[in-house]
Amino acid sequence: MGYTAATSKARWLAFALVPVGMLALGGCSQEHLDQWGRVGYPEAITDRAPWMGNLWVGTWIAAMVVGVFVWGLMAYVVVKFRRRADEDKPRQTQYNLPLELLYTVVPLFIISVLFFFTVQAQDAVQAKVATPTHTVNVVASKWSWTFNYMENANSKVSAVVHEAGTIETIPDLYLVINEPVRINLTSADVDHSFWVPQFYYKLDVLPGHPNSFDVTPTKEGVYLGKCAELCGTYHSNMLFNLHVVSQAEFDAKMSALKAAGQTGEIKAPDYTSVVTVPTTEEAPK
Ligand SMILES: [Cu+2]
Repeated sequence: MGYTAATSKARWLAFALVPVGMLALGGCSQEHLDQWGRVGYPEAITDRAPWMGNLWVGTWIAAMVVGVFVWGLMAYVVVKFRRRADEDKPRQTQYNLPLELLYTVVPLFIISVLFFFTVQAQDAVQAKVATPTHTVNVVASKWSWTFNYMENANSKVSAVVHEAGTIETIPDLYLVINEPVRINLTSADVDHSFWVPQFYYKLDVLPGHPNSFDVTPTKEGVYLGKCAELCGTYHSNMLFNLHVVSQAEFDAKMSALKAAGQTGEIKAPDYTSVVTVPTTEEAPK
């Protein structure tokens, strides 16, 4: 079958309709449109997350500006300098010093701008508050989480209470809306990673190397938390439910843990005093 102008037009039309079709198949609910606006990210639920969200969307905008410019240049040269019937090959140009300087300087400029905004967002996300209202000491272990709520100063609870999950029972983590909390992370065995996708943030949980971060949840709801570091056979079971709740609901949950006898802190082993690095002489042959 011959290739006619009509089939060419039909192909271009089909090509142009692909994104429209994808949008239609995806459904155009408000939720979907919002997610497109966040370039795939879920809804942000903390005071820190917008820093990461803006960096993510801003990086995509910068990439698209560069992309559209480069695609435009490519299309221009493909059309303008295409081989014509009367010439063997187009004029070849090489070693153009100004041009080579330009395409060294421009990427350096782009990377410098991205670097500046990355450091700015990182500093804001990792900033510590002077006095967090709550402290939760989290212990990760193969393959679940233990949450210790350091609520001694909370007059409604006046105790440290804990909840420990198992592979079969996913534990709950309760945080109070609009109150800064410090999350201290320790591991009882191997490397894990604490992740709530709606935080736009995750942090490694390492044996012998305590990590911590501060955050203020800003939206009530129940969200799925995960371990984001492949930590063994049942890594995929290492989930928790994050509940962002009112102060009253939080106090009720803490009191329930206390009434159930789940008081005191469950700690990970102190690996800093256990782990020793073998010297060359001691290392097995
Ligand atoms: Cu894990």
